[in-house]
Amino acid sequence: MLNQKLKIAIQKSGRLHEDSVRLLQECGIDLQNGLNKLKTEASNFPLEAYFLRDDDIPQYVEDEVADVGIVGENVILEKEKHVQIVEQLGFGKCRLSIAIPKDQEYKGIHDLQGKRIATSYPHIVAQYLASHQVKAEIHEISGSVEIAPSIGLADAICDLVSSGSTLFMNGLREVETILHSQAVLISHNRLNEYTSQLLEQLRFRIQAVKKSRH
Ligand code: PRT
Ligand code: ZN
Repeated sequence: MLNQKLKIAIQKSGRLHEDSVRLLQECGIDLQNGLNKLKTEASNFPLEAYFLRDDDIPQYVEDEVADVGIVGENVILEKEKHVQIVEQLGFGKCRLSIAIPKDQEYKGIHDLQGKRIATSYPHIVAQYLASHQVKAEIHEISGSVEIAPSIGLADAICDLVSSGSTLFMNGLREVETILHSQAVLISHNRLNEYTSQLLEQLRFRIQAVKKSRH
């Protein structure tokens, strides 16, 4: 028990990396010595951090390779893994929206009937369309989604939006917001007594940091 640690998976680089590390630091957890490594131990809390691609984090947590992880809620909803959301973290805020070429007419979601929609979120889009009885062709692509309409690959796109400037620069306008997302702390549900105690301590500190930020 004594050398057991809470294993946390964090994005290696990208939009959530810095805020995730900062959150742990503000929780009084010191990772200073290992930020450039793929794996590091905190010097003052029984915690070990793994730095990974964000897309892989839900699987690592489901497989119990990591006990907890920090990812966008959007990733959890798309991948439908057996993990639970423990805490919303208040950063990495964005929305998942459908956008179309800006001069195209749009009266409502039924205008998407029979259209080709490019996205990295095929499951979420399929569910959303089905819930509105709309049938469209979903083309899964893994990046640069916003250029799909201009190169003739799709009639519409569905992607994450924060400031809206990427849509604007690509001549697109937002017509449907499917969901709002932010970074969340996830865990698997087979933590032992000791690691769930550690998670509770971490969670208590995270809640204190969140309060102090208001
Ligand atoms: O390398 P790795 O696989 O780990 O990273 P990644 O490239 O897959 O993810 P990354 O770092 O881009 O995003 C990680 C998480 O940040 C996402 O899963 C979201 O939860 C969150 N997030 C918040 C965003 C955005 N805001 C965001 N704006 N993720 C992506 N974007 C992209 C969006 O896809 C679009 O291309 O930014 C562009 C739009 O931004 P605006 O400001 O022009 O609207
Ligand atoms: Zn990714």
